Amino acid sequence: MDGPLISLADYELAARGALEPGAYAYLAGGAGDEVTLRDNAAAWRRLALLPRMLVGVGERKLEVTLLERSRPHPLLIAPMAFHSLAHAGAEIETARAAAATQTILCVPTLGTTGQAAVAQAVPAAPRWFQLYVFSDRAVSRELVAAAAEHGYEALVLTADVPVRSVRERELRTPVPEGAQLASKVTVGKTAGAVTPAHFAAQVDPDLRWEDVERLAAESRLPVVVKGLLTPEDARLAVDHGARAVVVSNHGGRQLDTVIASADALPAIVEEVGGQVDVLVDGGIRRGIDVLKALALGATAVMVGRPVLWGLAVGGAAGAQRVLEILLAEFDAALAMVGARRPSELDSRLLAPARWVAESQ
Ligand code: LAC
Repeated sequence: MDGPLISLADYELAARGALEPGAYAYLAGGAGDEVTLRDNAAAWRRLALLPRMLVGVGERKLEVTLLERSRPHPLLIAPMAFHSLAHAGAEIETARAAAATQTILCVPTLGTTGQAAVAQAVPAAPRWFQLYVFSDRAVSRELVAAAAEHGYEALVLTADVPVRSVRERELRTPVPEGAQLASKVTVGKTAGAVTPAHFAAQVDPDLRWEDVERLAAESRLPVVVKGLLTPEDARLAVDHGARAVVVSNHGGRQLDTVIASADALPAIVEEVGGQVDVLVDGGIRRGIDVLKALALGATAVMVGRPVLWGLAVGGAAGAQRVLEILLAEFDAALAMVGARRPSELDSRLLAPARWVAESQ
């Protein structure tokens, strides 16, 4: 791609050109016909803004309070498997970008670099640990203990992968054979080649709310349940000890044609927003998308694929730039809707759009 990369869309195009096709297919793809994948992005665009003028927005702060701690801004890096598909430096490069921008990195169970190695390499990266609970619970217990030991501030339990969906892009263009996807630390007792499907086969499809309750009771770290789309499930999460929920459809990678996360968010905020932090991910590609999420009542927002596009194009510096672009756009949007802080955003700023949002 010619010219400077100035938007997240530019980074995606550049990454697409730079990445090995199987790696791009794995990272970019979604489930089924990718209806939800496309609608995640479109749903933010179906919301029109109703900005206020002459508020006096010269002094702005992007600060939010998340899990009772003050954070400089409302962005997190969503948990994503195998950063090595984007860059040989894998999660350590991403952690450098996280440290530089003080963005919480959700280090994945299915990481190329183990959670201890990430923490040791970049101790300044604020970090949460994303947990898959394996049928072999001993492996999961070890992962949880190591997270607490290595400075992770929360556990993000992924709830929406009882089985792994069929991702046709991945079947048509597989990741290169022999790609080193995961470290032994995260593989647990797996022997031999580790493919995404192999990993998923170890995830316990029988996980229940009682397990969430046990985890919340036993772990020193707050438990965040990710992958909920209904107010009923958000209520169950809170009743079983979750300290936050993430409204998410796994980036359109699990059950196709589920509701877009932007559309699922308001009912969940209404149900549990007064009690716990509600986060959201899926299709966030602009600062105005972050703003709309917060106006709908989210405390913070996770951004996924664009960070890996930055990583693919420019390693840690590329991922950092992606986050900085999003933060600069968010800051400008805050000013232009007439708000000085995220806490001043609310749904009076939003109206259903009269245009038809393009899908992507
Ligand atoms: C994915 C799983 C592994 O979406 O989280 O690829």
